[in-house]
Amino acid sequence: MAEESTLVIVKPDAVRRGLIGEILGRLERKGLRIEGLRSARLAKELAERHYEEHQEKPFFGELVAFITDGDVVLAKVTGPQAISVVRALMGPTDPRSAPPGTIRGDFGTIITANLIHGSDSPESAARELALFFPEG
Ligand code: 3AN
Repeated sequence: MAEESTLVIVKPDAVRRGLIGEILGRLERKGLRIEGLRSARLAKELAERHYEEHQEKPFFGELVAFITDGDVVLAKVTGPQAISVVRALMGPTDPRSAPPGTIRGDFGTIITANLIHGSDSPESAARELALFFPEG
């Protein structure tokens, strides 16, 4: 099974609500490894680069304002098919339609405040890990 690494961001809503351990614990209990971990307050410019694919979307301003509004936890998460495994644990983007048992389904109700980011493809993972863990 292919080993992959992916970028996870525990978003400011989850940090504020004391859900860092719950969220990272779910990834670890699944069998994924946390290979890099740090807390940060994202600068606006870095957040804009991270979300550059959404630049033209109507919610871009709100998204950047939200992710820079408090501390986040950045994690490099590794394991067999880590990208799709993390996406499955996260659940769909809108927490209202995310099934129970997923992170968003269990803890969220608001699309912007959806607790966790996980890279959506190998290309995104490589780009995002280079942005937040440039040391490798
Ligand atoms: P995901 O995080 O599930 O990969 P994306 O990449 O489509 O979702 O969207 C990135 C982030 O933008 C989401 N995590 C969410 O916070 C926000 N977002 C997506 N769609 C909307 C929307 N329609 N309204 C407000 N925010 C949105």
